[in-house]
Amino acid sequence: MHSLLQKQTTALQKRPACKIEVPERLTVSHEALVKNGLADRCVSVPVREATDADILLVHSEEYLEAVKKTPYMTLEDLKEFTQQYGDVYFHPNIYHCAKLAAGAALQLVDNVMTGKVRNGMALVRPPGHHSMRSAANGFCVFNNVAIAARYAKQKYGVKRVLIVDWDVHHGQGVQYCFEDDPSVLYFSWHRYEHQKFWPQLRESDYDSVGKEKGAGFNINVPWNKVGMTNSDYLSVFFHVLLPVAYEFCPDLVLVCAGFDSAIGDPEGEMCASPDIFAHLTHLLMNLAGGKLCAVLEGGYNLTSLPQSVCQTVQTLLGDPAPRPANLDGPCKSALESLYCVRSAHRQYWSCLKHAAELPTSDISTKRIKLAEEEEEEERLEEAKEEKSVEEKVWPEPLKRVTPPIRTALVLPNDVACPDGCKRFSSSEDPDPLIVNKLRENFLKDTDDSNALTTLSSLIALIEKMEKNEICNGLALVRDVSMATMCVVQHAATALSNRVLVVCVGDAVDPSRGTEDGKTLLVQFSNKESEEQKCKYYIPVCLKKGCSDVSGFTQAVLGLLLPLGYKYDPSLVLLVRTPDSGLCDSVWRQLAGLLQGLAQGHTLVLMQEGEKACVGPTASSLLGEAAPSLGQLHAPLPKDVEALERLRHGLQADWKLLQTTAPETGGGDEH
Ligand code: Q7Y
Ligand code: ZN
Repeated sequence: MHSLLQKQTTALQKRPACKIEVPERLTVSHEALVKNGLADRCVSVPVREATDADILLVHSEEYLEAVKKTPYMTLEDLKEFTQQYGDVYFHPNIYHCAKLAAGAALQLVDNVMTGKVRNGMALVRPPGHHSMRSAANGFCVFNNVAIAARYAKQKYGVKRVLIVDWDVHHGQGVQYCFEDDPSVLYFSWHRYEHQKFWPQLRESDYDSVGKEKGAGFNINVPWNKVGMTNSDYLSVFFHVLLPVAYEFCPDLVLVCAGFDSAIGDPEGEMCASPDIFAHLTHLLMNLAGGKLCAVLEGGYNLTSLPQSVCQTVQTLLGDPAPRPANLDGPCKSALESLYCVRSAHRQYWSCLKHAAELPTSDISTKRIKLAEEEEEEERLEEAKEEKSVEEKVWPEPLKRVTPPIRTALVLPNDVACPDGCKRFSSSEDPDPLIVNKLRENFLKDTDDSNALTTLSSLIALIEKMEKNEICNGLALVRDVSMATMCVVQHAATALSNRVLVVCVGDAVDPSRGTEDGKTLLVQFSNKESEEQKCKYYIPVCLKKGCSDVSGFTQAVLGLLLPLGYKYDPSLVLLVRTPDSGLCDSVWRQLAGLLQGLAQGHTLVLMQEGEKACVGPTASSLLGEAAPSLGQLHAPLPKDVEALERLRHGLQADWKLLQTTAPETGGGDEH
């Protein structure tokens, strides 16, 4: 179902050699995929050379003709040719490799757009995102991803393309290509250090938002410090990229998948762990109906690169992501960037309308001020710097073991079990202690033996999830409220681990919640509820309940996900009441997104009558992409206000909710 492209690892260059953009990058990545049993699970798509017509979608004829001559040049001529560009190395074979790299990206687009594969990754070199219409740059010859975007638009009539550039460098070539084009949304984060880091461009800063019709469709997140962590990356996803991406509603997602943003990379000097790429990938996989093509860009540490590639590919294959660990919250510098980006874009995106405004006069002065501070610090840190060159070490990501059963269903006998799922009922007699407790607490005034069977099945199911024998599950129950209470109570008393309870509609009486943090209850409804003091009960009140798609989506991306990631549960309980008003596609998005948590251990509870929803919900649990929500309109101002208030009130307790760096404190230094 998935594709993997790889070829052209022919040993290249002796000189004028690039020391880091080396053929081994591909061989070690591929070997790691084989070693982890991932290569076998992928479909290998043959590469082809990009044609002149393909390349001319982005590059000028003069440039193409010039590059075409390089295989016949003497080394002397090559050297001279190279020198007109910045930081790029031409070898007699690079024109061929570059054609294969771009062609591989196009083959991937073809296979994804025609539905032959769901998604995929192209392992290619040279990278592409720095190359411009008429110039090679930063190891890049042809702009693989930019060509792929134009190609998809032209050949498949794709209306909107999202390009996510998580490489640690700014893909200025991609920015220039689509600057005035509202049909291609380009997002890039990059090491910037107030313009001191390569390629040192003024236009890599957050205030380059696109031009003319394309204003708002170029999003730059400058990192002004090195050492950014998982928390910093996720915060930007939650509070900038995802809300905007959902509002934009792409038909295709392309990823400039550079892994020089991972720990250990000599160029990036960031501290994000390889498994963060599982989450970044997962969070994008429910956009565009799952049509996602990742194309390798940078990544020069031959240990963290293959680890990161494996995390990405394994996620594309549908395996649940590992638990996100150590999410302390974003650092001060990241919050500064976040704040600036959000305010620069608030006029273009309704999801950011409420972002704090940065007085326009402040923007440039702030930059200068920060740059000066930075210089001061740098002087102080100069001595330390030599030490920081020492090799980073980090634990190898654990092998991701996928349970033999993906989705188990507890269903009344008259409801059919969808393909790919397994009907579940507890085979053993339930533990009498548990039964008694259930009787006592929940079944006092019923003698419903069906209810008892269902509840004990639920508990058995949770236990199998805890043991990682089953990944996730779905149950139709007579009384969703009672079943929820039952699971929550069982979790709080019998499980040692944390449970995130997400209620869509009022299913749960908050007084049953815990204050010790064993459960975190987030409840969406339209009922104004008294301010809740407890850190672990969070009522989210939306005016139209869950029926306003924009408001609800914003609440999920900007509130629920950051809470969930920070909380790091071992189980997610997702509950929906019959009157929730939530439409099917949003529900499926929610179920899909929440699987990034708890290693994908989600238990969904729905009321017996909702038989029609079993199929769609199960498909989300099986890892199929949810359908797109359509371009989102502005949420109700009242809801936006309420969400903002909630976020502000909670951000001291839940650091991933932060979007601004208060003048003093807030956000930790690295
Ligand atoms: C490009 C890259 C693409 C001073 C040193 C500058 C430039 C490195 C370019 C990196 N001339 N080094 O990694 S993803
Ligand atoms: Zn890079």
